[in-house]
Amino acid sequence: MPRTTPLSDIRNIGIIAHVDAGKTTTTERILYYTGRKHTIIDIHDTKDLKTSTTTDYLEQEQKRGITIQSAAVSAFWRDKKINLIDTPGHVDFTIEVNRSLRVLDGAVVVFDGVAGVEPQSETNWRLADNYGVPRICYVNKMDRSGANFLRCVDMIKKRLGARPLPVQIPIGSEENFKGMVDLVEMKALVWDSDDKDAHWQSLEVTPDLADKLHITTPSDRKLLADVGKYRTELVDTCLEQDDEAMEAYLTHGTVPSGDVLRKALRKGTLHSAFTVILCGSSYKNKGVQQVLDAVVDYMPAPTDVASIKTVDADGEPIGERKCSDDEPFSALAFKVINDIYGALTFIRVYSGVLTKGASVLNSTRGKREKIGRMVEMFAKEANPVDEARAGDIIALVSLADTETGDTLCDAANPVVLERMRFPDPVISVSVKAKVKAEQEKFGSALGKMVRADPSLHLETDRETAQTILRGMGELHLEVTLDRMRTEFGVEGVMGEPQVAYRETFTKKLTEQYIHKKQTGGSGQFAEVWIVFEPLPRSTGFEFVDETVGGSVPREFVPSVEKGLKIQKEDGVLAHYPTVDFRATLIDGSFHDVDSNALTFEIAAKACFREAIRKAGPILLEPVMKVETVTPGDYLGDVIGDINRRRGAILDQLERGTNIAVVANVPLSEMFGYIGQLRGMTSGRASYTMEFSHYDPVPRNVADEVIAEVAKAKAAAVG
Ligand SMILES: Nc1nc2c(ncn2[C@@H]2O[C@H](COP(=O)(O)OP(=O)(O)OP(=O)(O)O)[C@@H](O)[C@H]2O)c(=O)[nH]1
Ligand SMILES: [Mg+2]
Repeated sequence: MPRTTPLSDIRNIGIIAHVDAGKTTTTERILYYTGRKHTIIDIHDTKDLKTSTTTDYLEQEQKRGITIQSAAVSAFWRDKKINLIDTPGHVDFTIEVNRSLRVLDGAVVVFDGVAGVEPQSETNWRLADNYGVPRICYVNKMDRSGANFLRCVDMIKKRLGARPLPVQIPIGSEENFKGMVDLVEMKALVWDSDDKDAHWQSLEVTPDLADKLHITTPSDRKLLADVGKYRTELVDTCLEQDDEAMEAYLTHGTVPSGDVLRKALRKGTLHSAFTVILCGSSYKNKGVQQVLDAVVDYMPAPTDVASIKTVDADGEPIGERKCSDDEPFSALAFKVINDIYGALTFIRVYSGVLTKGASVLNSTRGKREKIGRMVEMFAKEANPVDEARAGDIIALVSLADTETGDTLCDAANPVVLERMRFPDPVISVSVKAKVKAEQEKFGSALGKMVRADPSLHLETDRETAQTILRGMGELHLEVTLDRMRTEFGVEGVMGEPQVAYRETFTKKLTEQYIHKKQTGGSGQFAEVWIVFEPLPRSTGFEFVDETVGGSVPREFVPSVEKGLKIQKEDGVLAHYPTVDFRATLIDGSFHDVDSNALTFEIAAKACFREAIRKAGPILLEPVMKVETVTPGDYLGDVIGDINRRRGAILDQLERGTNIAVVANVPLSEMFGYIGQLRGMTSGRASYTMEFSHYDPVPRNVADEVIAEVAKAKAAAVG
C-alpha cells in the first residue's frame, strides 16, 4: 500500500499549558471545525458523567473537570493531517506532557489571557526546550474579565525568556472581545456572535476601526492605534529570515506579500528564532480556525525537525535515523495503557514502514515482538490499520515485553533510540485492597497501573511487608486508586501520604571489611577495601572498580557492586535509600575455596553499613517550588504561613490583579496546605507546587523523623 499522506503534509502537535488554560476546550473546537465531530461539549457540563469531551473521557476527568491522561486525536485541515495530543496541565501528571513532547514535532502553548504565564506553563516550556520542540503561543480566554494581551506577551518574554512575535492583535477584550487583527494580511477578523457556527467578517484595518466596532476601553483602543507598529515589527523580523525579501525591500521598497511573510514565520518558528503569538477565546469560538491555520503554516512536518538520535548502551548518541519510509523500521514506545482492547502500546514511528504480522526487535530488551493488531487511536476509539509509516503515531495491541521508553526496530538493522527521562516520584503511601480477599486482584491491577505510568513506583517495605506506592503528588495517588476501581473493579485504601526522604553522608572515608566464618566443613571468606565519597546532589550512585592484580577476582567484582546496590536502599539513619555517592573498590583478598559471589556480596553490604555510620550520614528531604496566588489583602498572612512551614520566599510577582508568592517549601510541611490557605483567604487564593530539589533536613526535624520511623517499624513488626 503506498503512502496516502505525504510526510510534508503531516503535523504531529501537542497542546501544552498550565492547568485550566483551555487546552481541552480548544481541542474540542478543533475537532468540531475540522468536521471530526458535530457537537461541542464543554468541560463544566461533564460532571454528571452523562457526557464527555472527546479527549477527557475518563470518569476521573469528567468528574474533576481536568485532564489526567494525554489523548491523541487526528483531523484534517487544509489537506494537512494534524495528529494532536491534548495533555494535562496539572503538575502531578507531568509525565504525560514529558512523553508527549518526546515524540511530537511541535507544540501549541496555551495561556490564560488573565493569568498569563503560570508555573506549569513555565515547566512545560522548559521541557519543550529540552526536547527542542518548536512552539507557537495562543493567548486564550481573551473574553475573561481581566484579560490583558500585552501583559501576557510581556510575561512570555520575561518569564520564559522567549522572543515573542505577535502575528495578531486582539480587537477589544473581556466581554467586548470581538476578534483580532491579522498582522500578516492586515485584515480585521470580526465575529458576529459567540456561537460555534458564527462567521467572521474580514474588514480593512482603517484608523476608525475602534470607533466602528465600538471599542471603548482605552487600553484596547491603544492596541488598535498601535497596530502599524506591530505590523512593522512583524515585517522587520520576517525580513531577518529571508535575504531575498530583505534585498527587495531595501533596494525597491517591496513590502513582502502574505505568502513571503508566512514562509519567513515558518522558518523562524522551526529554528526557534522567535515565537509566534496568537490570541482568541476558544470558549467563545473565536480564533480557533486561525490557530489551525498557524499549525499548518508554521508548525514542522516530521521531515522539518532534526533526525532522531540513536544511542549506545550507555545512552550516548552514536548516530541518527532519517525520517523516511525508505529507511529500516524504527519506533519508540512512549506510552502503554490498559484498555478494554487489552494492553495498548503507543508508538511513534521514526523511520521505515511497519506492517501487520511483522516480527520486530525490541532492541532495548533484546526481545522479539510479533505485531498483531495495529490501531490508530482517536481518543478512546481504536480504528484498525494495516501499516504505519515514518512520522505516524499509532498503537499496537497486546505486545508481550515492551515498556514505555523501549525502541522497536527492524531486527536486521538494530538501533536504540534516545530514551526519555522520567520525573522521580516524591510522595508515597501504603496501599492495600479494601477487602482482604481481593488482595491478589488488587496487586495485579496495581501492577498494570504502574506499568502504564513511569512516574509511579511500587515497592515493598522490607520490614512491614506493606505495599508502598510512590507518585508525584496526593492527587496522582488518589486518581490512581480511583482508576483501579473504575477500570479493574477493585477498591483500595491508602495510608497517610509520606515524604520520600533520602539519605546521604558528608565525609569521604576508606573502609575495610573482612567477612569470615567457619561453620563445620567449608568456610566463608571475603575481604574488601572500599572508598566512600559524597557526590553532588542528584547524581545518584556510582560504582568504580580500581583493584589491580586480581586482589578481588574479576568474577566477584559485580557481586560487590550488587551488595552495595542492595544495601544502599536501606539507609543507616531511617532505612531510606542512600543517594549521591561514589563507592570505589580499591583492594581486597580472597580464599581459593572459601570465597564466592555470595561472600563478596555479604562483605560489601557490611562494609557499607559500617562505613556510612562513620561518614556523617544526613537525611535529605524533597523541597517543592510552591507558587501561591492571592489577592493583595491576604499577602501578609500567606507569607507568614509559608515562613511557619519552613519556607523560603523566592519572589513576589504581579499576576493580573493578584500577587504570586514563589517559595521553596519542604514537602513534609505542605500536607493540608490547601485547607489552611482557603480558610485564611476566604477561598480566594490558590496554589501549585512541583518538585524542586533535595535539601538536608534540619537537625531537630531529622531527629523527629528518625524517631518516628523507628516507632512505626517497631509497631508494624511487633
Ligand atoms: N471564559 C473562558 N473560559 C474558558 C476559555 N477556554 C476555556 N475556558 C474554561 O476554562 C476551564 C478549563 O478549561 P479546559 O479546557 O479544561 O482547560 P485545560 O487546559 O484542558 O485544563 P487541564 O487539562 O486540566 O490542564 C473550563 O471551565 C473552560 O470552560 C475561554 O476562552 N474563555
Ligand atoms: Mg484538559
